Parts: sequence; structure tokens; C-alpha cells
Amino acid sequence: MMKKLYSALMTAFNDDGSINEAGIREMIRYNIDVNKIDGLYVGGSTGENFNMSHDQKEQVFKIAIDEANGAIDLIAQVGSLDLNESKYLAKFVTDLGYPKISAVTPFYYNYTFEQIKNYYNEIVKDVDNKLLIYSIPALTGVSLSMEQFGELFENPKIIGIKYTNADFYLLERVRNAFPDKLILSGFDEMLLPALALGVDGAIGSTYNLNAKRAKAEMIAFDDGDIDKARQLQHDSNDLITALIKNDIYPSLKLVFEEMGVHAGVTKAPMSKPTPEMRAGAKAIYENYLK
Ligand code: SI3
Repeated sequence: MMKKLYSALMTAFNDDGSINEAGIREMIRYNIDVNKIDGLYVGGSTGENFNMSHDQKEQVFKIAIDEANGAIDLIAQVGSLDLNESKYLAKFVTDLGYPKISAVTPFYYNYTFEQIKNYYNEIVKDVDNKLLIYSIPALTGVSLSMEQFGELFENPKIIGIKYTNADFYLLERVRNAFPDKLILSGFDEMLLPALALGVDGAIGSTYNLNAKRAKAEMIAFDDGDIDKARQLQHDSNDLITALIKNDIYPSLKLVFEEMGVHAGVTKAPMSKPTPEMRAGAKAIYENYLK
């Protein structure tokens, strides 16, 4: 099966924190028309979902499916600390026609595994849809074990994991234990080791800008040309390192602007672009993407 590449869709905001619909549509078009992306992860970390009001989440879900218009796969991240909101959004996006949903592990309150399991089972209970667990321990503090993933997979609607974790020992265990589950890797800078362990594809923020290189790396890997795949990962990592140094969330948008794609700005408490960041983004575009 061909491995799939997904961009984590950014949310374009106006200076006052309202949604910039035209910017979101432009980024989606760029992903479809230029990146030839396989799909978009809507409402994730890169989408600043956890900075957004409920109405804004609904707005973004509506815009994304309208602009994509069936051309690519779409995964809607509906996880929230308000389980009622997650359930509502799961139904909302399913009714809109999203073919897959995802939910971040509930964070902040050190929930027990039983509570986490109940959260996932509740989210999918009343919807006819499939869910990917969004595991991102560095931001949530929640790590699930292979056995715990296995317990969640007992629910047939839970079909896989968006695995944003540098624990490759666990990834190997999970991949082997659940060969039929969909595992999408979340750390762009570690795409190659994730491919080596058998992931089905990847979702990431930097693919918005760098999809062509990432796709070429996947193809080189599948062709057994590991030297080429390593070189491509190295080139991508120069880009990713520069983005992280320049403050990644606003910088992804600033670099998009350099590429002629209107991406709006980030929403507070994320930083607003400074002149130094703008200069940094211009240099990133010139040095690593042109
Ligand atoms: O938006 C999403 O939910 C993601 O796809 C997250 C994705 O895993 C990104 N992680 C975070 C924390 O933003 C990565 O794409 C990340 O930005 C990249 O690997 C650079 O570290």
C-alpha cells in the first residue's frame, strides 16, 4: 500500500484572533494543487485548535471540507477537555462528511487509563465514523503503553494512531502487535526512522511547505534507496531546525507568505511575528525551499 502524506492544516487568523477564511482556503488549495497532498489533519496542534473557541472550530471544519470538496482525505481532530464538546464535534464533522476523526488523549488532570478509555468510547459511541488516537506525550504528558493501545483497539471504531512520539521502541512494539491498524507518524524530523518501523504514512506541520521532499523521501525509502532517503531527511531537518529556532508556529505562516500563500497570523497566546522573525522566515525560504 502506498504510504500517505498529510499536512496538519494551519488556521489562518486575523490580527484580532478571528478566523481568516480566505487564508485557510488558500492553504488548502496549495496543499491540493501544488503539494499533491493525500490528506489534511484538521483541528490539530498546528491548527491551534486548543486556542480556539467552539464556534471557530466549527467554522474551520466547515471551510476545510467545503474547499477540499472530496479531492483528498480529511481527518478531523475533535478531542477536547470537554467530552461533551468532543462528542458534539464528532457528530458535527461526521454529518459534514469527514471520513475519519481523531482525538487527542485527554490531558491536564492526569486521568487514569479507565477514564481515557471511557473518553474514547464515548466519542465514537453515537457516530458512524472511524477514529485515530492522537498520541502526543510531549504536549499532553499522557503516554499510552502497547497494552493500553490494544485495549482501546478492542473498540472496532478505533482504527489507528497519530503517533507523535520519539519512542521508537514502543512504535516497533505497537506496529508489530497491531499490523492492521493505521499508524501515521507525527514527527516530521523523524520520518525516516518511522518509515523503517513500518508506519503507513505521516501527518505533520512542515509538509505544508515541504511535501515534495517528504514524498520523495517516502518513495526513495520504498525503492530501497536509503542513502537518498537519508539525504532528503537531512535536508528536511535543516529546514525543520531553522523553523523551530525561528518559533515554528508563526514561522510556518511567514514562510507560506514568502511562497505567495496568504496564511494569516497565529492567535494569542502564540507570538505575533516580529521583524526578526520575518527576516528569519525570508532566509528559511531562500536557504531551504527555493
Ligand atoms: O497539527 C498536528 O496535530 C500535528 O500534526 C502535529 C505534528 O505532529 C507536529 N507536532 C507539533 C507539536 O506541532 C509536527 O509536525 C511538528 O511540528 C514537527 O515535527 C516539528 O517538530
